[in-house]
Amino acid sequence: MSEGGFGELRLPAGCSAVEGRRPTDLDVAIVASRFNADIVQRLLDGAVERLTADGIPMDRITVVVVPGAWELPIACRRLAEAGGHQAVITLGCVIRGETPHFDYVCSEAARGITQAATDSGVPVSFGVLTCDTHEQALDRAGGRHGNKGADAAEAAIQMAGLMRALPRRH
Ligand code: INI
Repeated sequence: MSEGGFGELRLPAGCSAVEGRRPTDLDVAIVASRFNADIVQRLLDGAVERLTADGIPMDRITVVVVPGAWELPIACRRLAEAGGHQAVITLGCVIRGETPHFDYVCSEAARGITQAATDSGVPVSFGVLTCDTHEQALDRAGGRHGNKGADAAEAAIQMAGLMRALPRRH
């Protein structure tokens, strides 16, 4: 069992389990914000690297750029509702300043991204860093705490596979 991050679960004997495959025939959209672009670039590189390492071809990856994390929900909702992608990955970086602005941007981005996924039924993964300092963000964008863009890509692959395997309402 790994410590922290995504690991494997030992399932109780006798239960039925639904596990998706890892599909490579996926059209994936990445919505990335320009604010704190040095950090988001690293998240984007990590996400694309993870997708292509998993066999998803570059020509099935669409990158959509928005100004800041605040704008992530509207763009990812449009993409999720349009139906051309089986997974959407959101990438951004919000760094705490001296005012409550940080709290509004983080909470509305998180709320809107969750809502886009649950309303559309298309998995939308959350690769938005919410950090106190630039250094904390660097640590999570390919530094000592991994790359949260790659993690968001990993979650998107797993969830796209799972959504194919889960029962649908008739
Ligand atoms: N957007 C971010 O993505 N990260 C931030 O740290 C940030 N800060 O600190 O202000 C930020 N603000 C911009 C916001 O997302 C919107 O783009 C802006 O308010 C216009 O709607």
